[in-house]
Amino acid sequence: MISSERIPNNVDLSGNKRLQRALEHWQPKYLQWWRDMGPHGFQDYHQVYVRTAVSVDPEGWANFEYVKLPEYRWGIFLAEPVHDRRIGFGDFHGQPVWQEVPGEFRNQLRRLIVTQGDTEPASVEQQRLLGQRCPSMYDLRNLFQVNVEEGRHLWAMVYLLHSYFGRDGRDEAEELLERQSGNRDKPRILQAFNEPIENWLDFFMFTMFTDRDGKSQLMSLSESSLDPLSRTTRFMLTEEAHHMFVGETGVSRILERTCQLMRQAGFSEDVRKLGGIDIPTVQKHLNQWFSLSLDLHGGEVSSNAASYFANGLKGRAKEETYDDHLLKDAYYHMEFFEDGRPVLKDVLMRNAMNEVLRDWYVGDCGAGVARWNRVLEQHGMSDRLTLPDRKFNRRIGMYGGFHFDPNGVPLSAEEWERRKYEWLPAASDLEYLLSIMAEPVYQPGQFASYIAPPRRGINQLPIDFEYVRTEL
Ligand code: BYC
Ligand code: FE
Ligand code: FE
Repeated sequence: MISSERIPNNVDLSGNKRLQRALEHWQPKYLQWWRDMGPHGFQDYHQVYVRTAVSVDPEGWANFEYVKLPEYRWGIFLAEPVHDRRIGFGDFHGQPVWQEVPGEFRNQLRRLIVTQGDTEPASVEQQRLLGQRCPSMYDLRNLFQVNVEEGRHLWAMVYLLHSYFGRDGRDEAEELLERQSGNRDKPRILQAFNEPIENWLDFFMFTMFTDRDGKSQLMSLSESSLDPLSRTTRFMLTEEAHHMFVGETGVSRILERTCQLMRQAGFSEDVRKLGGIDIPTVQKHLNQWFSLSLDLHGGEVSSNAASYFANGLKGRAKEETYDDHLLKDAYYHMEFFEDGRPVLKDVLMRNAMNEVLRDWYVGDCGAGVARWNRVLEQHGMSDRLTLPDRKFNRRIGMYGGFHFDPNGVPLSAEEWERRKYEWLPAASDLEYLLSIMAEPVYQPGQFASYIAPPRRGINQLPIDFEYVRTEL
């Protein structure tokens, strides 16, 4: 079972007996998990046109074929090494990067890798029922492409645990298959990964905003002094770009369709009567997944984050673009919220690292929302989507115990309870979305009433290509 043919890799798997033995034990459990918790109803009788990475160069990366999902060849890849790579920040700045895990940072590194690894299978679990409600075969394929790659991201983290963390690494690798999204007793580690994703608007918002947290965290881990972690996450980032493409274009296509329907119905008519998704519902789902993903960046002031930076374990996105890589006496002007009003205070920059990364993330999200608004603009609509204030709907960090509206205006608990469904999806919104997704669209080239076709197909194939084949 463990062969370089079945497991494409550039980590010399065939010459590494220790890794082979660890994987021999883990891989059958992974496959069982994939069957039980992966795409429901698409394990045995469907062939999916997916991309399999077979090497890290551009050609090996774009290798398309029909596969049955449980037979997907999950591989292990590190980005090419950088010659004479040096530690880019923190107390060890300038020293050579590490090829092994230093004993004193073992626990911190394991925790970071486990937290990262935990999100990958969690997202597959969250998305497992979506195939039954797909808006088209093209979208169904994209869902499965994302799912198999998140599976591969789990493999990437398990590779690090097996190779660098001995016995406890092997135990952690098993526990990654035992926690379950939304499970009361054994939930996934981070909150956003325990939230249900039941409809395709949630899926597109998740891949837009939560996979983008993947991007920001992976950029920050790719700065790590632990070179194998840096190289693994650098290659993962190439796959992340496609996940965000799926989310961004998914919502763009919904907006395009909504604009067509609004015109058809007359501007004031409710597009829901024509089976579309109205802009206020899109905005509510945006609010939901953006705020959940802000929480994924941790507390505004964090000694964990300071210590990750000091020790060189986790840097800033694009660390090389900064001038000061030590941050020994740099400060961040941070807005605190005291007695119901904002107060500016200076926080040691190292303790503000989560907020620095969140700033980068908010900027990246803002650019995406501006691209969505261009669709509305092109259709002559005056409606616009906006990112809610970062204090809105937070559970982690200093705003966690308080309530704010999307403009950042403080609200009492009663007012929040009374008004929250003006800004977040209500049961009736979810019911409506499920009602228009009740029937999956499996005919090549056809699309559900609420979404426009994409500009082009996958791998230069036509939009009506049979991206998922059913075997009878
Ligand atoms: N939910 O010091 P603090 C992806 C806990 S997404 C629940 O502020 P820190 C993907 C925290 O554990 C990228 N608990 O946090 C996307 C700590 O607990 P203890 C995932 C939370 O450690 C889509 C306490 O609160 N990668 O790849 O600085 C599909 C105090 O926290 C949360 C990573 O996350 C939360 N949201 O930062 C598929 C990278 N936030 O110690 C995949 C690795 C915090 O008091 N992880 N807590 O028990 C990290 O870098 C850090 O762990 C975090 C948290 C940035 C997440
Ligand atoms: Fe991932
Ligand atoms: Fe992803």
